[in-house]
Amino acid sequence: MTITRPATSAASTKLKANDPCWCGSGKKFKRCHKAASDRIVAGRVSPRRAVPPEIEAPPWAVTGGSSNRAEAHVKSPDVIDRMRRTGRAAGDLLALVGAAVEPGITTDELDAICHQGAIDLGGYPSPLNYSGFPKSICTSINEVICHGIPDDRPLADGDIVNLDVTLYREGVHGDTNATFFVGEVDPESQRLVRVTRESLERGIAAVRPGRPISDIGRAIQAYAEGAGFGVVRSFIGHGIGETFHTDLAIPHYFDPRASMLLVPGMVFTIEPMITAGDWRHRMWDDDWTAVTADGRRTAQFEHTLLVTADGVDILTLRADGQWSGDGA
Ligand code: EYL
Ligand code: CO
Ligand code: CO
Repeated sequence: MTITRPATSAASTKLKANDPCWCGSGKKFKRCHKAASDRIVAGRVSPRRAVPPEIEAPPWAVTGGSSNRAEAHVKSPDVIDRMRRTGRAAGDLLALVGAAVEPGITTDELDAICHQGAIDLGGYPSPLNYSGFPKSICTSINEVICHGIPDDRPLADGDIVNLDVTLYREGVHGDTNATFFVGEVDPESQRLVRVTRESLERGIAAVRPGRPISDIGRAIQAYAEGAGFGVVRSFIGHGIGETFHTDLAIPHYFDPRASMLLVPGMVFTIEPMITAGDWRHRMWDDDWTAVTADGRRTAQFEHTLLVTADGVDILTLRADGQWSGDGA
């Protein structure tokens, strides 16, 4: 007898975990071929996309370096004005790319939409060539925690995908991301995405002038772990402005060392990565793609926030005032 392996992972995803495996071993699918066929694998990355010379680009567009200047934590009114406009445009760009998410589209096609969308908004897609990152958006599927590189893999029905967009315009960055359902998603993944969105909401609600930065991570960790999920430690929120990443660090778990007090005019991201299982990560050998060590799913949402006299403004809301992504 000849055993034929399903040609695509879509064929094997029709099987439930406890069904007999397609290979005829008599073992449960989850104990046989499921784990191997489930993991995301690296695909082919297309050639680098060009940015027209009239678009003002950050230094790394040429150098491939990064930026970690000790930029002021508290911004001038002029920088804040520019960050409001760039933040809203980044929110609209995330919505534009998110609207294209459907089974069959490749993450490279999503990159092309983000790249052209940034240019149409008069901006530069900040990830492009940042520390050598080859694409204009980070696309992180299923067990990929963050910094996934767009490639030729088509999104499959049942995937969850995070799209992380940063726009550089008027000399400042706006950084935002959201997780989207691809077709029909299983209930536990839906709960993961909803709790992750709510974890960011809890973190934002903890932002108050005069309180320590550690209040943010305390709120996120209490909520996410209370729902039975994990909180990634190795990637954190960051100060942002004329620099993509400043030295201001925003952990998403309680860290008593984050004792600096929040002050009106501070701008930073909150971007919790929440895991269905263990929060520890592994790096792929591309040195960018971070995945959960246990291969279970993870979700993320991100906004750029401004501390105000009485609370917080979300700078990366869309022009219609809404959030992008699923799980609402
Ligand atoms: C990596 C590489 C210098 C981050 C994001 C950290 C940081 C500094 C060199 C995007 C891309 C965060 O904030 C981000 N997304 O929301 N690379 C990132 N790194 C890094
Ligand atoms: Co981001
Ligand atoms: Co960020």
